[in-house]
This record gives sequence, C-alpha cells and structure tokens, in this order.
Amino acid sequence: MHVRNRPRAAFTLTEVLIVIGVIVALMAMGMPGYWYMVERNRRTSTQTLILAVQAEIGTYGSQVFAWRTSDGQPRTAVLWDVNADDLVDGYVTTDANALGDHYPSSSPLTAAVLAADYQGFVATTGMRLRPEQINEDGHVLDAWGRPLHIAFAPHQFPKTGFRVWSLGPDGQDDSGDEVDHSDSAP
Ligand SMILES: [Ca+2]
Ligand SMILES: [Ca+2]
Repeated sequence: MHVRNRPRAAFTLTEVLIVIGVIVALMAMGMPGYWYMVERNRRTSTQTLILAVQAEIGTYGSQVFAWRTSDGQPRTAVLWDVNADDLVDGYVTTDANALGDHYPSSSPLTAAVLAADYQGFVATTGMRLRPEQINEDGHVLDAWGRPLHIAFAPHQFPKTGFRVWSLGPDGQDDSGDEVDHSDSAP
C-alpha cells in the first residue's frame, strides 16, 4: 500500500521571531541577577583569600629590614612588601621589581633579605593557591585577577598592624568597592 508523506508543518518566520524575542527577553531579565551572583561570588572568594593571606602573615609575623643607601641615608623595608609598592610581594628572585632598584645588586637590603631567606610571600609561606590566584611573578591575585595590596599601619589597624585588600571590580583604590577582611558581601 502506498502511503503519501504528508507535508511537514514548518515554523513561519513570524513564529521564529516571536520565539527569539521571548528568549532574548528572558535572558535580559536573567542577566542582571546572573552578574550580581558572579560579582558576589568574586567578593566572597576574595574575602576568603584575604583572610587566608592575613592568617599566613600573622603566623610568620612582620620583620623590618633596616639598611642604608649608598650615600648613607637610613631606610627600612618591611617583610611582605620589601619594595614598598603596596603589593604583597611576588617572588623575590624572579620578579624584577620585587626589590625595587636594589635587586640584583649587592645592596645592603638585598643582602639582608636574602640572608633572611625571604623569597616573597607565596614561596616563604608555602601558601597553597589555585593557578588563577597567582601570576608569573608570584603575586597573589584577587577574583578579578589583580594583585592583593598590603599596608602596614599599626595605629590604623590595631588588631593586626596591617591591612590586606583588593581594589574590587573597578581596579581603582578608594572608590568604595574595595574588599578587605571586614568587608561584607552586598
Ligand atoms: Ca611589594
Ligand atoms: Ca575599587
């Protein structure tokens, strides 16, 4: 018996456009919520990271290297930020800027830092990080991929003597969205 194939029903262009429009509308409604969740997760994970970094520094404590420049001027450098660039130090031996203008010369600061077997934050503490949390220079990265900042101010931060923080989503300091240990996720 011969059965004739019935013609398949096809979507009209109008129907396709309506479906696409509905999908776009649903995505538009969902995107702000999605990005809010992403940013909130970044803040939370960065806050957790900062707490862990602070705990490592608290375990080791801070050390001040006192040294003199070639013309005899007294200077100090602080463990975890010996080059005073306000970033938690990367690898001292591979980060060209880790010791500022004093590496790899045989300056007193370099000698003192190397004598203390200081290799930068990650190598010295042995803190375990995920690959995306560290760059090639050994800087610890926040969830936006930027190095964590550090500042020492015992009077300003009486509990720890220092502050570790992230610049937040905009990469700018003092803009109100920074993340630190006291940050509460919005
Ligand atoms: Ca530094
Ligand atoms: Ca900021």
